[in-house]
Amino acid sequence: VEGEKVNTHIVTLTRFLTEEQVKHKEATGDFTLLCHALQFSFKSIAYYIRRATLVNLTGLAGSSNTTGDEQKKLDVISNDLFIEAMRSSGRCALLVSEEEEDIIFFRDSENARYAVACDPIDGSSNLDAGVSVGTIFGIHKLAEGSKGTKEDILKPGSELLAAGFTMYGASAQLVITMRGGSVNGFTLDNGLGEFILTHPDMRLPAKRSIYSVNEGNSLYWEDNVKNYFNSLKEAPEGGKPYSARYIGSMVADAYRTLLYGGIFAYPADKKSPKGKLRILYECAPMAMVFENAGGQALNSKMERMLEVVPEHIHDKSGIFMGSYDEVEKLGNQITGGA
Ligand code: AHM
Ligand code: MG
Repeated sequence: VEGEKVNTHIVTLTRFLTEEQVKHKEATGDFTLLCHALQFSFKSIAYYIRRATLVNLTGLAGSSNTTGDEQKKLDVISNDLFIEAMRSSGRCALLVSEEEEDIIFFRDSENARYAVACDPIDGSSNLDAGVSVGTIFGIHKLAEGSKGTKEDILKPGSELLAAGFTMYGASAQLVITMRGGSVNGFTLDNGLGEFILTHPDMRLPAKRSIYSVNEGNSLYWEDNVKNYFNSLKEAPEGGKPYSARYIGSMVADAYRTLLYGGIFAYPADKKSPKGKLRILYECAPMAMVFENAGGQALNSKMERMLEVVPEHIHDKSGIFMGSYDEVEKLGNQITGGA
């Protein structure tokens, strides 16, 4: 482009995945292929969301999902796109989706070694208003010799091989992390049709005075949770109280928290004693991202979120996640230590 400085040193997600694969001598390339299928589903979901109002895709599809929420057309489309991407990759043995009551087994994918959990469109109550939504995913490896059973996915987040999310905002932002690795953020360049590495090695600030929670639920909160959030609104000597930021789209609230720091919470409460957010495809993948970025994630019992083992695929949990020091402070306050 004339007069414009063009950056030719671009790391695309494709290149990044290839370079990661080379680092692992034992790698067969299967995981990379699975990631390419994921990448394609994110691109197509991003594309349909962008066109949604244009082609009148918004509105109800006339069916409801397993947890009783109203399902929008885009939920259905995104779910179908995701399932088809996983099936056609040939690398996914089974899939848990928020929109599907049961596990989907891809028995034709004979040599598939991965189990995937996903929420194809999280935060869908925001869709019609054009507010950011996202796709959350977690990838487990099948047990040695397994052809794919529910035990291959009913595992704690600490065993996840990789996890992340894509936020469909002003641009699509993909955040991915592998076990024991760092967190990397990519931005979809619509012109190139490629995710570009824009946020290498993301680290959350250790603290920040921002809290993100649906305060409308405070009537149902346990007293210690109420006290904690109330304490954030008191200004320390010479300081300022915390700011509140709540989008109501976990991916968007999580993405902001990753960049700016602070704490995001959806506590279990008297109305929803098990919490609202689902362990396999909401809490655990996010907890992995937050821990690998230097933060923390706990459930409502102040246990490490990544160690929670779900009994059923759609099990829920309370969650508190964010900057290391903020979660530390919360833990101390809730357990009465400080
Ligand atoms: P969904 O998967 O049905 O979209 O629900 C999950 C969403 C999260 O994105 C968000 O954090 C939360 O629900 C918001 O819930 P609420 O409207 O109760 O504050
Ligand atoms: Mg959802």
